[in-house]
Amino acid sequence: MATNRTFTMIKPDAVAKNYIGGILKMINDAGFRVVAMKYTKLTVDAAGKFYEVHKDRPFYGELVQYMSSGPVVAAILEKENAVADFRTLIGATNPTEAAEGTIRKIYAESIAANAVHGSDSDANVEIEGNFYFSQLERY
Ligand code: 3AN
Repeated sequence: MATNRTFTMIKPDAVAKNYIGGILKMINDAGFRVVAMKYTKLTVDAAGKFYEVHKDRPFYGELVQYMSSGPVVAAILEKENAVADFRTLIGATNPTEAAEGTIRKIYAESIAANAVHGSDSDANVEIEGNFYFSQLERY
């Protein structure tokens, strides 16, 4: 069953390049409402835990280093069909394959530094949202 929330992070590459405003504008213009939001920096341990599902993939070490290299913006977003619609808005993992007009096509620099994260399932929205936010921090 599709739920109406997803979880996102604006990644260190996009934060460092001052793309927070541009990316949030695209998110709002696409009809997503912010339910929770946090500007923060992951430790290596926290990034390792967040991406634990990828621990057997060859890029895990690089991913953890990268995601703890600078601040991120974490947020929970609300919209009908949120997970699928947000994946469409951000585009393919590799920005060279991302469709025109998607966030990654416009703002991402590489497959590792790809500007934004978007949950890939309702189950992961729960896990990832709970990683950053208590129930009392959601409005
Ligand atoms: P997505 O974020 O589009 O769901 P996943 O779940 O395949 O993509 O990968 C999780 C994260 O791992 C990606 N957002 C990306 O930052 C990183 N990643 C994926 N593939 C590679 C790769 N070949 N090399 C380096 N980093 C990668």
